[in-house]
Amino acid sequence: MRLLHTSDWHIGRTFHGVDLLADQARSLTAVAELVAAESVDVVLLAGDVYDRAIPSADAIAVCNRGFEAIREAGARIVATSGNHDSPARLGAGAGFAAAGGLHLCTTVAACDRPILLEDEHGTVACYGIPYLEPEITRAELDVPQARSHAEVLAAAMARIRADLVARGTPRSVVLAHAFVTGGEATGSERSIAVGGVETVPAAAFAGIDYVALGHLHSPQTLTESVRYSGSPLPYSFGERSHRKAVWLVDLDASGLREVRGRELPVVRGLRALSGTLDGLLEDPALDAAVDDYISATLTDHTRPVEPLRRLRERFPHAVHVEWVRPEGNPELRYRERVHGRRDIEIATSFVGDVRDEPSAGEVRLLERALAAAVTERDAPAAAAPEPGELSA
Ligand SMILES: [Mn+2]
Repeated sequence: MRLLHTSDWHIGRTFHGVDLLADQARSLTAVAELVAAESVDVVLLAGDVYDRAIPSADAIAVCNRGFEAIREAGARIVATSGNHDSPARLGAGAGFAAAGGLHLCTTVAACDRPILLEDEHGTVACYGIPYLEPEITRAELDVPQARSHAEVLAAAMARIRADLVARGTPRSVVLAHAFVTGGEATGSERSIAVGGVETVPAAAFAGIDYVALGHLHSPQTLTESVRYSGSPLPYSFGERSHRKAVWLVDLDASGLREVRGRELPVVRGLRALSGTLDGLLEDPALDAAVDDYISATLTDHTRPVEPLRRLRERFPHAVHVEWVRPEGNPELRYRERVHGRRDIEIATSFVGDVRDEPSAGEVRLLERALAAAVTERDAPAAAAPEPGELSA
């Protein structure tokens, strides 16, 4: 039996305000093509299907087209809810969907009821554990004292082991959405820390043939059989050096036989650029970057006007720009910078810092405004009420 492990689709996520649905649709098409090319039997989707509890109609359409493409490519799907999903909404219609090969595991009470997958060697029991928020799930899991992710996940795994023993099924797969000790976050995951305890030991899954993890966004191997697939697309500039991937997992009669990584196509590259605005707009070496998402750090002496609009004339997918004054000293605290300086010096340097050097006319205007403020401060407060009048 061949499984494909993916997670953290985050359908509907935006990237610095830019809609990613078209990119996400392309990455799901790539997953479906891989399913067909590799004759995958079952796709495991370990949570964070959507980016939010109430996804947009367009996000739902993209996700359903992805599910359908995978189904048409020949695989069933086992999906769980992650910390971004609404279990109830994602799981709506799960009974009917299961009849068509889409198994939506979103209820805690059913975490020990496996989807039974058959191959020539017999049955594989596949358990989908939805994301377990300790506060919300400890009563249902009958561990009212539990405060940590490790405790509620251990309770779910105890139920799964009891079911495996009762069933006498030798081969098993578990999907879970958790932060397992030793995993590395990329920065685009939402924290699930409760009271500082969010990690779960990999040993919690001992004895399971393959554990498909979700939550962390880069592919990683914790043990041969406990892995994160990561997200199919990068969701932060910190992930620009990552190559997104899925795991192809082969099970034989005795359990796990082989796991192979398969890279997913780069739908649109990510690039962090640094330089003056004119430099970035003219540098011929950046021709290769014009289709990428761009985060630019501008080093111009004065703050450029409308830098993002101008960058987009060459880089239509520029999404983030910041200006770092090259000679600025970020170590210097503001109080020290203004100490001993006249009001007009502080005001003109402030305008220079946030925009550009003020013109002579603007300096005169600032001088008049400061002079007027001083006059107002020193004049008798004719219009202000006397202290005694306030109670009237
Ligand atoms: Mn996620």
